[in-house]
Amino acid sequence: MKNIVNFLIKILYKSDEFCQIFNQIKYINFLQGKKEKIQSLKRFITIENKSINQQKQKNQNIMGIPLSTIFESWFSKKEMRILMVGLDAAGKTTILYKLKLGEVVSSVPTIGFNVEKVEYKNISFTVWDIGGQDKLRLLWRHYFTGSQGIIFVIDSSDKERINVAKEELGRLMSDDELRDASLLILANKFDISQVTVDELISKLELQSLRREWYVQTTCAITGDGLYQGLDWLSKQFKKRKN
Ligand SMILES: Nc1nc2c(ncn2[C@@H]2O[C@H](COP(=O)(O)OP(=O)(O)O)[C@@H](O)[C@H]2O)c(=O)[nH]1
Ligand SMILES: [Mg+2]
Repeated sequence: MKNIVNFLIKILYKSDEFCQIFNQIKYINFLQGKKEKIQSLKRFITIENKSINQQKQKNQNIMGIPLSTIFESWFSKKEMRILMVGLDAAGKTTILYKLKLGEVVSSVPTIGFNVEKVEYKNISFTVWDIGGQDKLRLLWRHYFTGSQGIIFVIDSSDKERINVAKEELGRLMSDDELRDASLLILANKFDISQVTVDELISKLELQSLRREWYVQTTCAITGDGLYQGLDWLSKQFKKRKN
């Protein structure tokens, strides 16, 4: 009897011991599993960070180069006049400053008509708010003359005024002074807009225009799309030279 009891105690003890060992193994496995998970998570985070940093670097490489450097490679030595117009609050002034081409000179040739100008080497950017003021249209012509490129900025989040923008664009396009100018449409504020480029094209009736045009979505605040838009414009200029 004593032997049996001793045997049972031994078994119980062993099983307890076994349980402990078993539990430890389980715990170690559990920890091991966690460790692996943590390690793979770490690896993932490192890879993610790396790709984010690479992306940042890429953006910085584009955004970090002064536009002037890019401009020099884009535009020829010839004098270039670019007109940037659009309804008020479309984002023109924001774009002009984002381009960082140089000092923006603002002047008011007549009441309610504010012209901003930036000159960079032989390229000049002239900017004003278009719309409404019929009396001022004759004045605008003075600024139109000799423009090779028009940048028409629209607020793509402003559904209500898209028709007004279309009418203004139509007027501009029918002006003889601008008949040869390439038309770059900047669909600005695309970050807060709900329209598609196709919708904009049809609402602005661009298909009926008899000239080269291009729509580029932009966000003037971040600068997204500005370079691509100007790249298109510079290609148009180069095409003409040939
Ligand atoms: N969310 C957003 N706001 C913008 C963008 N561009 C300009 N804005 C804002 O729109 C307002 C009008 O811009 P502004 O450059 O003065 O327009 P302008 O009248 O055409 O010169 C300002 O408050 C800008 O910060 C854009 O792409 N996205
Ligand atoms: Mg402005």
